[in-house]
Amino acid sequence: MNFYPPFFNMNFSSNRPKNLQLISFFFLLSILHVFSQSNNSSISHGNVIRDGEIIVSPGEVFALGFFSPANSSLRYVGIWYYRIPGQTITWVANRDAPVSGNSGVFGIQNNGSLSLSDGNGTIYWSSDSFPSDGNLTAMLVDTGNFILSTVENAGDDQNALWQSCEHPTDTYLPNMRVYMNITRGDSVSFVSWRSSSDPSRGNYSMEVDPRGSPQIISWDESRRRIWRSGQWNQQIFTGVPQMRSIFLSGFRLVQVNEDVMYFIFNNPNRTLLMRFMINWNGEIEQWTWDERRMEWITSLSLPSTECQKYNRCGSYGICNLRNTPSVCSCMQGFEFNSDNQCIRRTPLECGSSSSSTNDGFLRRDGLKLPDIATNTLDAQNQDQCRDICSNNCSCNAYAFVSGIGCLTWGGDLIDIEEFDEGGETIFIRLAASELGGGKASHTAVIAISVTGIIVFGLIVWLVWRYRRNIKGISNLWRQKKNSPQLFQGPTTLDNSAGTTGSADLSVEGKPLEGTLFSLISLESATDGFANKNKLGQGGFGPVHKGILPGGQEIAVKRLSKWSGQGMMEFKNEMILIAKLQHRNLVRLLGYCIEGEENMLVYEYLPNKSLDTFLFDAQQKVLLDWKTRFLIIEGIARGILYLHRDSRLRIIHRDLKASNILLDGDMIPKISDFGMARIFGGNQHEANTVRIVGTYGYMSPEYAMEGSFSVKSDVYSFGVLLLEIISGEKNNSFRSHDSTNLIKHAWNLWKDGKPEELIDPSILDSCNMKEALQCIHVGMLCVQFSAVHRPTMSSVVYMLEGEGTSLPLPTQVGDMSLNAAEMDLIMEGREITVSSTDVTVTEVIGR
Ligand SMILES: *[C@@H]1O[C@H](CO)[C@@H](O)[C@H](O)[C@H]1NC(C)=O
Ligand SMILES: *[C@@H]1O[C@H](CO)[C@@H](O)[C@H](O)[C@H]1NC(C)=O
Ligand SMILES: *[C@@H]1O[C@H](CO)[C@@H](O)[C@H](O)[C@H]1NC(C)=O
Ligand SMILES: *[C@@H]1O[C@H](CO)[C@@H](O)[C@H](O)[C@H]1NC(C)=O
Ligand SMILES: *[C@@H]1O[C@H](CO)[C@@H](O)[C@H](O)[C@H]1NC(C)=O
Ligand SMILES: *[C@@H]1O[C@H](CO)[C@@H](O)[C@H](O)[C@H]1NC(C)=O
Ligand SMILES: *[C@@H]1O[C@H](CO)[C@@H](O)[C@H](O)[C@H]1NC(C)=O
Ligand SMILES: *[C@@H]1O[C@H](CO)[C@@H](O)[C@H](O)[C@H]1NC(C)=O
Ligand SMILES: *[C@@H]1O[C@H](CO)[C@@H](O)[C@H](O)[C@H]1NC(C)=O
Ligand SMILES: CC(=O)N[C@H]1CO[C@H](CO)[C@@H](O)[C@@H]1O
Repeated sequence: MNFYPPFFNMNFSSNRPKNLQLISFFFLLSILHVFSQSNNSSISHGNVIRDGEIIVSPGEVFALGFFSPANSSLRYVGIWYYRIPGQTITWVANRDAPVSGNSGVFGIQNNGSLSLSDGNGTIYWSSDSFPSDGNLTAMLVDTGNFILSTVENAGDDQNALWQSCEHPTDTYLPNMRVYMNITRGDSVSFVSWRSSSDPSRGNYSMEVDPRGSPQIISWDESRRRIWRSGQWNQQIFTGVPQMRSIFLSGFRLVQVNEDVMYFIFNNPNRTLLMRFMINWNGEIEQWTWDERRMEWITSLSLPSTECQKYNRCGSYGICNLRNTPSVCSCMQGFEFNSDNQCIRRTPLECGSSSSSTNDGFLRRDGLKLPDIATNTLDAQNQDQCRDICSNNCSCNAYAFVSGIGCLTWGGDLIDIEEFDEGGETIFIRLAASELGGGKASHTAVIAISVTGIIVFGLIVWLVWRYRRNIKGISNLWRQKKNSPQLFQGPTTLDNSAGTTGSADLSVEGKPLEGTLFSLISLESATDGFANKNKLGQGGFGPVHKGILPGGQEIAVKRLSKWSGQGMMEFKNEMILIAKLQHRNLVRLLGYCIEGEENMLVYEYLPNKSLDTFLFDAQQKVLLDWKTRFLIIEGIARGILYLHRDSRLRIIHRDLKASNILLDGDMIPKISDFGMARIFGGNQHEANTVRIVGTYGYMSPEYAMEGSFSVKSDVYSFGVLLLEIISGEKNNSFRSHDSTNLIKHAWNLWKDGKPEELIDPSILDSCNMKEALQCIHVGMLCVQFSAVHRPTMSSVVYMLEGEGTSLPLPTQVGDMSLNAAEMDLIMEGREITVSSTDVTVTEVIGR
């Protein structure tokens, strides 16, 4: 048995000199290439491994060789984690044809196929064969993929002839692409083992159903559905609200062409080993390796509750674990028949009489949407979606879901679960008479509460107007604490955690959501706002770290008493952020308004802000390419939510690296809404006399004319994107040909060498194709003309759509401005516009 020490280990890159700009990227690639051939991670053409030999991936993550399952003497070729004790098998070649002795040999045959045989020429398993001149190689890479390719493409999954991850067994690993054929409506299939000691094809399988909007389905031996994930909405599978948590956040759907899409899962934390599988008794499980306890832990198992079982309550039934004695109930307008099936109480009129307008729709919130939907691409909004459904008598329900669009259901509504939190809204077709009753009583309730709210709002407003003149705003808050609670904020913390109760304050008549903290509890949480707990300086005051008695970590932002614009920004931020909820926005937990003190309380994010990593020579190496790409995507989604998907239409106006916070898993969260503005439904542009923002990130039209729109945020995003890729600050960048990063990027772009923009410290982790695509998108975003810049929804689409062809950017500089003016903007002076002339003032960096 040969033993070649692994040449290509992970530390290779950090030994290189930091400044690599001189060494061309391609030279580097060729070095890597030479290394990758001379290890024992691959089997070269004509070579074999025999039972007992293994090959190991370059970073020693995975191994490939012969194994026997527990309690079995049969021999299989498979892949397992190299460093984890006990073989955790992630792939099996000959699952249905085991070798019974130790005579197996595995390698590349002369006809160019991978195959497994015994010494006597019996073939147990083989892949397709590929014409070659005997120059093939098969390499095991660190993602657990075994790749057959020509020698020059060793280990390259993009140029593979055959790869194990396209022929999976039961395990789905990070970075594996799960291809589906949209036309045929199927996908690659994961099939369970028959038992814990038998890898042959078992009863259960897991696939993606791409119809409508893609969802993951598990099947039993008679191809009945056991479980489904719910439709993919570009962020999560809507039937798995737990996915909002960190662990499951890395899924992406990529459209390759009209026929083909794939799902890919990027492990948000690569030091954490993780896998999904369909186990031999039919559950989909997610496992993570616990380094400390040295064991695998199931973090998810589906289906695990009664209501997760497919169609537990039948057509038109709703499953809710809290329902007793049975978890099932019928939707409004339906009732149980003698067989315990939900049937329609009043027949629909549509189609049965001349007037087809007599049916209506009932709204239900918080549901897992029913199975088998049609995604109608014609509808751009909820009203159009309703019309499409309304005009088609066989349409039983519709929903307009952000990230999916218009869904309609022609068949019965099946497999519906009601969630305590999250879930989607659906509109169900019912006869008018069924709606009438419900509507009337609802209307009464709504009328009463609306009146209540208006009266209450009026009182609050009057009191506020009155008090403001005498004592200032803060006293009102103190008063309000004792008044009856009319508005119940949805975000409430455990009272024992040092809060004084759930708050329901209003600013200018608008109810606020969140928890009211007492000054005392925040003082004790932050050690009296001790300097050692200070995290930094936000837009209008210092931010301190605190720990609530329950152990929850918080960040407290305190309005400085001497901050001039502060109170306005404070209120702005409080109103806005309380209404926003998104994975990529920082979350407000509550606030404290007592005496002179005004404070906002946020979730604490351990990794501080993006700039502390990006612009620090030591820290920046921690952000490898994948992390940076995920950060770029996350920011883009956060902004898209602000611009399009939240109930409000919000322009942030101060996007910059220091306003992007990072959580423990490096998920980016946009913060600091002090300068954000809400736009009305049809408003597209606004003007301001007071130009606020940060130099280097302001779009030309905003800096020059004070005119801002969603496209000014797109500009700032573009700057941010180029900073993330280059690791350079826009406004402190200097090179021989330009005084700022944007111009430098543009020059490189024009000269056809955009790759030189990439931060040398990520070159070796970098996916060149993705990075170039990102730079291209960045260039589009920083175009001078707002009209030419893409919207955030196109940005998100372009970032995710590999291989989509993009328009070419027009000049980032401008023709109508002279060079000096342009430079001022790009170098990031703050420009104050008054009615007659333009004054340019240097700003001290914020
Ligand atoms: C490859 O290297 C590993 C140790 O890194 C060793 O256990 C294994 O036997 C080697 N395989 C071959 C085919 O040389
Ligand atoms: C192997 O057999 C033993 C004894 O029958 C049993 O306890 C154990 O669970 C089996 N292991 C597996 C993985 O099936
Ligand atoms: C291979 O063939 C020889 C002679 O026919 C036989 O003795 C031996 O058992 C065979 N080995 C295997 C693994 O089948
Ligand atoms: C390639 O050769 C192997 C063994 O020699 C054989 O099993 C396989 O069928 C061949 N493949 C093709 C496509 O001819
Ligand atoms: C490998 O074989 C293919 C197919 O015959 C040929 O086109 C290619 O040039 C060969 N590559 C090398 C490096 O020999
Ligand atoms: C997808 O399925 C259709 C219909 O069966 C087929 O014509 C097409 O070739 C398939 N596309 C791919 C890439 O397999
Ligand atoms: C698989 O299906 C067969 C036939 O329905 C059944 O007898 C067997 O118990 C099933 N196995 C498992 C693990 O469910
Ligand atoms: C009406 O809806 C059904 C079910 O969704 C669909 O099959 C049918 O094509 C629709 N008819 C029209 C005219 O759109
Ligand atoms: C990733 O997981 C490891 C092991 O659990 C942990 O120590 C590390 O802090 C995590 N990294 C990040 C960036 O969260
Ligand atoms: C298992 C295997 O193919 N090992 C190869 C590793 O690299 C050396 C040198 O290139 C080859 O001779 C071995 O065959």
